[in-house]
Amino acid sequence: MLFEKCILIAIISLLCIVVEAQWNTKDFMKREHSLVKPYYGSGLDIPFWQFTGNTIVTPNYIRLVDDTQSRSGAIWNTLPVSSHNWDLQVHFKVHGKGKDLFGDGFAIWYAKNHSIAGPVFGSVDFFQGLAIILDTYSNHNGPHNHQHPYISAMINNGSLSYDHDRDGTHTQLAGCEAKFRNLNYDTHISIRYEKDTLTVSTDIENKAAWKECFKVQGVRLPTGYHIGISATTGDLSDNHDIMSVRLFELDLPEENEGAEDRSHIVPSASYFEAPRDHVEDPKPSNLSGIKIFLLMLLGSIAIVACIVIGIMFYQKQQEKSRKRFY
Ligand SMILES: *[C@@H]1O[C@H](CO)[C@@H](O)[C@H](O)[C@H]1NC(C)=O
Ligand SMILES: *[C@@H]1O[C@H](CO)[C@@H](O)[C@H](O)[C@H]1NC(C)=O
Ligand SMILES: [Ca+2]
Repeated sequence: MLFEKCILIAIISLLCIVVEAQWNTKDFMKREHSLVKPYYGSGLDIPFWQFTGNTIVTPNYIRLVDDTQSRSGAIWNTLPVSSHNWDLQVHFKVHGKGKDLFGDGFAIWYAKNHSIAGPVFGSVDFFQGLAIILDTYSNHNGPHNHQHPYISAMINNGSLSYDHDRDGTHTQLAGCEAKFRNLNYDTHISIRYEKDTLTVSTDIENKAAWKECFKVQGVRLPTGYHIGISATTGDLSDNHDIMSVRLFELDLPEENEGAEDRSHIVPSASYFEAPRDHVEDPKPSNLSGIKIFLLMLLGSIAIVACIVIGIMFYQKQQEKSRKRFY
């Protein structure tokens, strides 16, 4: 039937757009700061990565903690990052038996010290650097101003403590709700630090496109810190799995000439963004203008045709039913 064909065309046009809206992989991936399958090359060590606590490595994922109470685990990149600007992309999966009760979540770090266990999602408190916290359990007893799971950012120069009782809300730069748990498709997060702007985006809706969670300007981070990911379970539990970690260097060679030496600055954030609605902001795709135009044209034609045929179909039906009545 024509009507169904129309819908098919519209769906195919949409699929074309979705498939083309992939990540920008032109940026340079730093192999020594990344962790991708197969995790073990040859030998028993993974170069530049350290595993602590209850972390286990399987051929397909790295499980920081399993769905058991009172676990703690972490992975740390032992080589300090020298790039000023970077994009850290993590493919993760948080899942477990719990329907309503589960926890606690995990944290992605860019920190001075590495491989030290502690109370902040398996890593040390009073840290120096950046923490992106993917908190699945709400410890907050009072009325909530957001739902969990919740993603937030914290910058610390070693003087601040992460307060679990308030889910870190009084030290966070920004945050957003993100339903990333128990999904049967891939879930990703991107932490982009470029020109003192921190942008956190997620790909958790099976769209293969980034959606902005928050963006904060005026964030100053030194070079030479370490990437890490840690997780804990307490009374509540979940499996916290990492499939891959990819660090893309965003530095342009010409910009690095005479750039500020960032190796000794203290982490700081000058600007706290006002709360606002988080609207869909898909990552720019690699589609050329003409291709977008053609796809949109095709899509519009399909939609218009569908509407016209739908109306004709509806009118025919109306006529039929009228005939039946009179
Ligand atoms: C970081 O490491 C240094 C040297 O090992 C140590 O003195 C310091 O206490 C550590 N800081 C934290 C927050 O653990
Ligand atoms: C560290 O951060 C605290 C709180 O944001 C601030 O009061 C303090 O001045 C900072 N210290 C340094 C050395 O930047
Ligand atoms: Ca919490």
